[in-house]
Amino acid sequence: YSEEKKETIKKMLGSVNLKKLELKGNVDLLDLDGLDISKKNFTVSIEGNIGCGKTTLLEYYRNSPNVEAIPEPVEQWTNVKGHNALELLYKDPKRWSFSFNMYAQLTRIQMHKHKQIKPIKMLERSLYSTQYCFVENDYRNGTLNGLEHSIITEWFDWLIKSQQVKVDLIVYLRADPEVCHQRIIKRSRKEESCVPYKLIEELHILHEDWLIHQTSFKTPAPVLVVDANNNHDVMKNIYEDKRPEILCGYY
Ligand code: D5M
Repeated sequence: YSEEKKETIKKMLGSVNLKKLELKGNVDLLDLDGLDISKKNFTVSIEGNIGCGKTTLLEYYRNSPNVEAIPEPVEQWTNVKGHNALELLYKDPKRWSFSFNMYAQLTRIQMHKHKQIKPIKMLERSLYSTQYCFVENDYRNGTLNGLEHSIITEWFDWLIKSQQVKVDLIVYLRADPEVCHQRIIKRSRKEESCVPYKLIEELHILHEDWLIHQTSFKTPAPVLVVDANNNHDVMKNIYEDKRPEILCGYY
C-alpha cells in the first residue's frame, strides 16, 4: 500500500486492528498493518453460493508459494465406497439429507484439520457454512426433521468447541442467484442436472443473512466481500487487485 492509501484506510476505519474490524463486521478492505503476520498460520475460508466461482478463485491462488489450497471434497461425496451421496441427495433430499450432511461434516473437519505447512490455508467453504447455510436451509424447508437437525447441530457444536476449528478470514464471493444458476448450467456437473432455482435463491438469502446483514449466525472471522457477478477475465483482475487482502499480506 502507498502511504496515501494507508491514510485513507485509517481514516475510514479508525486506528485499526483485526479485533476492531471484527466488531465492525463487514469490511471492504483489510488493514494489513493490523494483521499479526508473525502468526504464520492463517486459515482463509472462501464462501458463497453454489456456482459463485469458488473453485476459480482457489485455482487462481493455488500456485502462490504461500498458499495451500484445500478444495471442497466433491469427489469424496460422489464416491462413498461406491455410493454417490451427492446424486442421491439431489434425487431424494428428504431421504438423504441427513446422511449427506453427516458425511459433509466429517469431510469438512478433515479439511480444517489438514496439516498446515504454508502460511495460508485456503479452504473452499467450511464447517460453518455447512451448518449455517446448507443444514439450516434443509431444516427450514423440512428436508431435515427436528431430530435429524438436532443431531447434526450437536455434532457441529461439539466439533467447533473440541477441535479448535479456526477461521481467520472469510472471503464472500457474492453473486446474484441468476448468475450462479447460469454457471451451474454451464459447468453441467452430472449430479447437478436438477438443481432447483429455488435452492439457489434460498442459499443466497442464508449467505446474505449470515455474512452481510449478520442477523442469523455469528461470523467466526472478518468478512471480505467480493463482487462475483463479473465474467472470468474481470474476476481475475479483481483477484489480482485484492491479492494482499485475500492472502493476509503473504503475497
Ligand atoms: O458445489 C458443491 C456441490 O455440493 C453443490 O451441488 C452443492 C453441494 N453441497 C455442498 N455442501 C452441501 C451441503 N452441506 N449440503 C448439500 N449440498 C451441498 P459448489 O459449486 O462448491 O457449491
